[in-house]
Amino acid sequence: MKSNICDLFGIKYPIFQGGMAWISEAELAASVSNAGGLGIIAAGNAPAEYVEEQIKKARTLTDKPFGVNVMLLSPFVSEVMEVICREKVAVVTTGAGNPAKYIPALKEAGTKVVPVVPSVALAKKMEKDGADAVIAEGTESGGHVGELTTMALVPQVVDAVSIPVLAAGGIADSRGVLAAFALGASGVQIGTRFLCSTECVVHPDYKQMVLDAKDRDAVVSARSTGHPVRSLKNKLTRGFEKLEKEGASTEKIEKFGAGALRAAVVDGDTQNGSVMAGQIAGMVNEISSCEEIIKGLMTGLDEVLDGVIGKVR
Ligand code: TUI
Repeated sequence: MKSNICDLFGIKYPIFQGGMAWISEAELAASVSNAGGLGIIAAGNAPAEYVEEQIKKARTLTDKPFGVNVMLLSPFVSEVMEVICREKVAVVTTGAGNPAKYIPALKEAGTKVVPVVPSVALAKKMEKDGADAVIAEGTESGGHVGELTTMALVPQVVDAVSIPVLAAGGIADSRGVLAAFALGASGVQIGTRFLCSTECVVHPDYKQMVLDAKDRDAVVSARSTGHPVRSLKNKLTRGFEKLEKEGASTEKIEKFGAGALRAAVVDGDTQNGSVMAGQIAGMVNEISSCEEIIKGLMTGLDEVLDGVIGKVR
């Protein structure tokens, strides 16, 4: 399956790897790019020096294009954007906000800009401001989430803009990829499945918790703060639930969650840490290489399509 985004981004398959803070480092990004997708380094809350180091490392591991994901709530956004422009990174994806003010400089540097959008309104604004494509990310995703499901969001965004739309949230196999295309998407972004790849450097206990997860284990916490986060049920999510029931202040809730992602990813603290993962975690049951994942996703499409045609004709 070829799509218009393959030429746009210089990739073989229309698959982006989701930028997962603390998790998507140079190794994972380069492996995905080497396998024909678009690997993405996550800047998360890290300082610009870290991002620069990871970009340079990725360049030693692949000669294919890769991207950097910028989390717009980070205190280092401006410096990270400067590094991306200086290093002429092929693609930038953004999350958790509106990247409009950075678009002119990124375009000037020749970087393709692909914001994550949780709504039609932001998708339209991003198109007007010069974005090359958008990622319509449903609430099935792990990490910071919007309200709409992938099923409802993707076709509405596709109808509202003329630039390519990638679908994200709840996609981990060929059925999900084909469904995204049926909704009008030109590509997909996949996070949780790549988290369980051989090349992903996340703590092994974190990976194991994703492998063990069932369909209802990925829950949303901290809705009252305005920055809801989906992660696997544990002591931390129960703590969030208690605080929210008590009507605790945003400040108290945010303080409770501070440092929790690092604790899970780096230290493997799967009880007190934030084990961010999407709802599709229940279906991710084995560790494979990025190449196996991508090949499997693509080669499985024919069989899924035959099954669909068999049912509708
Ligand atoms: O950004 C993500 N996923 C993330 S970021 C992250 S790190 C973090 N940790 C704790 C609290 C918050 C963040 C972990 N996972 N996904 C992309 C995404 N972007 N989801 C939702 C949005 C979004 C929300 C609002 C994008 C734009 C937006 O715009 C609001 C506006 O200003 O119009």
